[in-house]
Amino acid sequence: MEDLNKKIYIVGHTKPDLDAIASAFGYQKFKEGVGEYTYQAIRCDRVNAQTEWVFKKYNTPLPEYIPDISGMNVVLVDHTFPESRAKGWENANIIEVIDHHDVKLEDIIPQSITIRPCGSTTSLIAQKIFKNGVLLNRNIASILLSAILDDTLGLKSPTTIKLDREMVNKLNEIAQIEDLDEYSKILFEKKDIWHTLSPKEIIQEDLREVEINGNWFSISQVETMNNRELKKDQIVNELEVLNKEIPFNLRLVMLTDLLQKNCILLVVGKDIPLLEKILNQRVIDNALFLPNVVSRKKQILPIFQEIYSK
Ligand SMILES: [Mn+2]
Repeated sequence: MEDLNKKIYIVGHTKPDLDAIASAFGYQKFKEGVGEYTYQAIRCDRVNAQTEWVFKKYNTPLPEYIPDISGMNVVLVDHTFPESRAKGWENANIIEVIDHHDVKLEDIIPQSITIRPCGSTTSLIAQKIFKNGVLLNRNIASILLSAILDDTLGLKSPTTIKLDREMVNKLNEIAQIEDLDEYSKILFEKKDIWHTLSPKEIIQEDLREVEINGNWFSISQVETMNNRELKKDQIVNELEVLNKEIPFNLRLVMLTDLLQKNCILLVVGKDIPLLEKILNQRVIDNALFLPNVVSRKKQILPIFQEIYSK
């Protein structure tokens, strides 16, 4: 089945964020830098406004849009879960995965696996680049740097590790961005488009549906510059509608405030009492306020592991 002379496509997850696109792009640049020209970064979905802005700012075309990866040799970056993979993955030859999330491969056995729980996949790509002495121009370094800053919330997310900081420093030796905090704020603003979306679109923009021991719940992540202004009642109503159509134990929306570093958690579903018990906090008007909570992966998902793993 495998044809080694065939092109190898590098693809991030569906509903891609900047890290998913930039890590695919960066991996192609890495491969070119070590003399392997059969690799091509692609995207399987439309990109967000921030990603568009970053690639435009640094005069770089976005990776080619290829929605179906059937029959291709592929490298998956920034995801492993089947539900995040591009259409047609069942008929693709997945030769490699590079990611910083939980791993769910089950059905596939790639030849090469790089998984490390760091702040962004692009940090793992940058590490490969610097380890192998691959040279980057300023535009490429700026794109990779932007992705790490976005995925680590300006190096302030609890998922951030030393590697992310090191890679930001090394990339910024080339990118020469003066104030990284200021620049991170500009990046966040570029994706703060929530007020233009309907409640349903807000819920679906970055939705993860998770099952633990037969218990289904969903968590939508909404990263804002100000989480107090979004119309919470409408979002809760839409969650109720969705939960009537397909009942889950819980449906949640994380309204994360990137500046204040907190989260308003909106929630519907029959297991609200379990959530109240574990957090020792009452859900009032379908909402919880969680100071210092910004990470779905590191701070929210573990709560449900605890609730449902028993
Ligand atoms: Mn990522």
